[in-house]
Amino acid sequence: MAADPHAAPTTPGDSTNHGLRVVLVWLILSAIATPLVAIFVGPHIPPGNATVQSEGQVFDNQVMTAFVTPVLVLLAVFFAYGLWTFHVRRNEAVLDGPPIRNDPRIQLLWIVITMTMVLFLAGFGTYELLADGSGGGQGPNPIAVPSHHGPPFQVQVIGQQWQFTYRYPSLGGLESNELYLPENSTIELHVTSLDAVHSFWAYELGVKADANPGVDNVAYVQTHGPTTFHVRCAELCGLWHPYMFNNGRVVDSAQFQAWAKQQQRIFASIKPFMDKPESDGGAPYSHIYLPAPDRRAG
Ligand SMILES: [Cu+2]
Repeated sequence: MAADPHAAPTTPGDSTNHGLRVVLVWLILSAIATPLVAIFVGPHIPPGNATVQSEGQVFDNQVMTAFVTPVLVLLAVFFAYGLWTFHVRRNEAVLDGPPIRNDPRIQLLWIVITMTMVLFLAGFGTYELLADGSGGGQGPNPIAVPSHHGPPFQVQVIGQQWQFTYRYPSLGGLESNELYLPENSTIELHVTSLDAVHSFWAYELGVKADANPGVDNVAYVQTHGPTTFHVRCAELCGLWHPYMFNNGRVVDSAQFQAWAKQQQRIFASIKPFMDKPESDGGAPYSHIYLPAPDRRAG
């Protein structure tokens, strides 16, 4: 009689259904672990709840972590069960089971399960990417525009070796090295670079967008209440790349106006210089911002 290729590698006469045991333990542990992970671990996964986009990312991380929990539990149960049941005792011969080859049931199960999981994640990820822009850079013509009331507040983010400058078209082209944003607003970030490829990463805001020279990379973020956040360059851009960071703040409307006034006073001394053509002693970089972000207003 031909040996059953699915027989467990145990002594002859052992009728224990190891597969069924593993599946039962797996189902029970998964049913316990998955909701625990979703409820207690998921909400604490970065980047936090500072914006609509970061909240969306926390939710995505929550779903994906819950989704992989049964997979992880299966590996752990399989491994633990194998170690516990099939370990070789002292003075015992090492018995190995027959190899499993060309089993159509296993092949089909493997293909169906993995394909379903991957397709689900692809669909879920695509849907989530289109929801509110998801905080990623979408190039000059974004397709995932968040729903908002009225025109968004525009800020141009200009990367250069090795700092970020923030330009506010609605404040007379005010430039600052501090990123201040008004609370409860839809912000339209236009990310670009003057030299190398940088990446604007405002971690707590859930925003990350490449800063490429000559490219207007648009990213959206919808702020909630006042908070502070960090900005880092997330693309190796030269010698001082690790020092290319600063802090930003989301503030209430009154604080934002006060900050804008103060910055405009500082900016006033530089502005005439920036408005001048380069041939006339103007700042050379003022001519290569691409394109003027206020063109998209409205
Ligand atoms: Cu950089």
